[in-house]
Amino acid sequence: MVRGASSVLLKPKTTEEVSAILSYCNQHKLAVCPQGGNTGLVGGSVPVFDEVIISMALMNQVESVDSWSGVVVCQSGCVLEALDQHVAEHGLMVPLDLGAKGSCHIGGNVSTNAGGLRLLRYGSLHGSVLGVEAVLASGEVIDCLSTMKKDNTGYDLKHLFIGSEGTLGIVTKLAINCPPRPTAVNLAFLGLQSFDDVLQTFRDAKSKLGEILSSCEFIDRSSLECVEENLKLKSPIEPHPYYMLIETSGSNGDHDEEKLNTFLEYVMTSGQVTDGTVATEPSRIQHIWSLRERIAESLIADGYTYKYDISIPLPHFYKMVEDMREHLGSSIIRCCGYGHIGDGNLHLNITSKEYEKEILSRIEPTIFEWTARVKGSISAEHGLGFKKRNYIHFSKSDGAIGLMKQMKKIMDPNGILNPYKVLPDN
Ligand code: FAD
Ligand code: 2HG
Ligand code: ZN
Repeated sequence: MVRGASSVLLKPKTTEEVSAILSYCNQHKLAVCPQGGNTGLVGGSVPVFDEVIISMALMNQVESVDSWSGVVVCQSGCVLEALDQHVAEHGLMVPLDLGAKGSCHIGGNVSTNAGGLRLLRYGSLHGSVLGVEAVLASGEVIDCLSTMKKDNTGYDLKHLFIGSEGTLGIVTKLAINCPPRPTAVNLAFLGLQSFDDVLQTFRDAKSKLGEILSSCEFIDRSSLECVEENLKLKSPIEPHPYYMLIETSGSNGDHDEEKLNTFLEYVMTSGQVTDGTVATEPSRIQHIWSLRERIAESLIADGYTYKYDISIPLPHFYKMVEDMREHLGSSIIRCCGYGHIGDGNLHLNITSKEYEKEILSRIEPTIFEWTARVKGSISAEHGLGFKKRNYIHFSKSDGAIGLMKQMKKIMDPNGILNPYKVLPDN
């Protein structure tokens, strides 16, 4: 979808090296493109022209883990899965998990404010990240690397770097609050007949599972068919129009199992859920998760994917997929919806054999207008990057966009940091 033409890629190992690179680039007005694991879905980590790529891959050291407070301090190039395994040795977990965990960097996650599969339980990175060290375009190092849970000493500047996609500074180090690693995990895979049943089941999961509910994900029939057909993965239950994954995590297996069974009995007796299975062993849990986590990968085999990552109030959540499907008719292969329903985050994906301008013009801006009408967000968790930046006005006011531009001017006056990303052309 995106391709640059850079001839220089630099791999710093230390904050001082990042500082020296940026200071040089700023003096010579050379544009740079920060790159983490390069798994982003909006073209933010790919140069547009010949920007100098600054890869964070060698900044992968964990500096400390405080097992009393649960705070880990690390460089931003740590791969998410490796960092999670590191803190697991201290009985902790990184409060973020996503399908790209084997490649994405924690610095990339923070720079995109990634949401993922457990935001419902652990909240956004704006809450879990306690401190950030970042280098400004000038090369100046900004040390906001607090490891304290409470620190109200003035403006909380770390938030400027969370979700700004490398346009305000390069994140070099992070302090993250890690919760205890759960010792009991259950995963239910449920089949449902209507979207109203999905909503009711989510509400029941929240009230009946309470504090042990750790994930609530949604898959429609078309998305599941895609992983089955294109990746040959097998569903554990018969075909249904809608599916849900409901995960519980806690510290007492018997207690969690009892609660989950009461919940399942309730939703099955009431007829909201018509089939389901529960996995407790790690290999079955992993198989069921792969049905959800690998949908994005399975779509690629259809040909070209038009990708949308949208926040929508729950009553409108699936209507958007239905409307889009009807609107596009037979010109496409697939229009499917899945995502983090527990967070009101829909991943709407449309595929066709090849990229067709005509199809794109039927999808955009209709899809963004639809989203704005119900007061949703045109980018729930992936960011704006290169691909979505010119649609920002569907989700942000002119005043807010104006202030973003002023902040960019203050922090990067020469505009060298990730140009053509996040901020709109006009
Ligand atoms: P990159 O793609 O390399 O970069 C992303 C942006 O951050 C770019 O703008 C880049 O310039 C900037 N950047 C990277 N590192 C730094 C740094 N150190 N300092 C400053 N700027 C930096 N996203 C979700 O939110 N939730 C999901 O559930 C999810 N699942 C995914 C599943 C799959 C299979 C795939 C392929 C992607 C998924 N994503 C998801 C999208 C993507 O993985 C996330 O956006 C991730 O956080 C990007 O991390 P990265 O290290 O790959 O960053
Ligand atoms: C997911 O939740 C990712 O699987 C990717 O955010 C979503 O590719 C997508 O549409
Ligand atoms: Zn997602």
